Amino acid sequence: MAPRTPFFRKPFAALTVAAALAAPLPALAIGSITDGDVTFAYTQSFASSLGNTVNVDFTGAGPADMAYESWWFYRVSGGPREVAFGNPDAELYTGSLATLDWADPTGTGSFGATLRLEVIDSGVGMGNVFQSLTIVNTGLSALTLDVFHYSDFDLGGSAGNDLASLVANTYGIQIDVSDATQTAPMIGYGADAFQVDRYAQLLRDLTDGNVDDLDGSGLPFGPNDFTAAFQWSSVTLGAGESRMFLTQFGSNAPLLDRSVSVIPEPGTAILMALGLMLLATPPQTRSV
Ligand SMILES: [Ca+2]
Ligand SMILES: [Ca+2]
Ligand SMILES: [Ca+2]
Ligand SMILES: [Ca+2]
Repeated sequence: MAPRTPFFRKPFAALTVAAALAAPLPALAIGSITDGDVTFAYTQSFASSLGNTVNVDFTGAGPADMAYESWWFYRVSGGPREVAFGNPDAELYTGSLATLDWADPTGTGSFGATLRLEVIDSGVGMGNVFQSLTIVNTGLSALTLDVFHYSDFDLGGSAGNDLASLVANTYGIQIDVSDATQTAPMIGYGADAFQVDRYAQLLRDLTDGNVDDLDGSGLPFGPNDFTAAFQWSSVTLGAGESRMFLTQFGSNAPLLDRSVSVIPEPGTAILMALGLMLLATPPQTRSV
């Protein structure tokens, strides 16, 4: 393994808020983040729906783009179905870091969400991506919800021929994916359920009109067109409380220690989310 390119911790939250104040981004911005040779990009509108969720590219860490789609879903307790996060209210892509913010995904004032991403060039032909979704209960009462992270990997430049297996990991659910010499581990930190299947089944479950819980099935998998999802089940947040849901991918790289990521701890993320929510809230009065 080649030594990882050093990086420097950045005052990310302050930079992000300052930049958002200076230059609000249009809706549907999409964008990419890069570290060294490695890029993680959103390549399609965030208006995810109807069984075709958000397209991504994860390139520079192997011979081909190894990810087709990767996105987050939630289901509020008692709700009729899983729901994909839609267009963010704010998006910022700065170097190797991105922040996407939703002030009020349900339109009911129950919670806000911030998705933070970091891409890391971890060696020649190797790369890693951290994603953390922070949910903040902005309502006046306790909130219980389920969170899902869905990903469609296509290793070796092909949708088919991918293999996957479950790997013991103290910190969460780890799934190792491969196609010939190409490898890609993924982990859902603290996730309590997973499912692996062909996309037509798993993505349908997350985008159809009923309640689905991941059932731990599908491993070992393949050779076939791999998709996987992690679930954090029945998470209850008191009024004002938050929780961070973290995942990591490697592309031809082992998983990195979680502490390597500069993605802020939840306390910082909350301040960040609240700051962007204030930005996203129209002023109640207008000076003349
Ligand atoms: Ca892709
Ligand atoms: Ca393949
Ligand atoms: Ca469903
Ligand atoms: Ca696939």
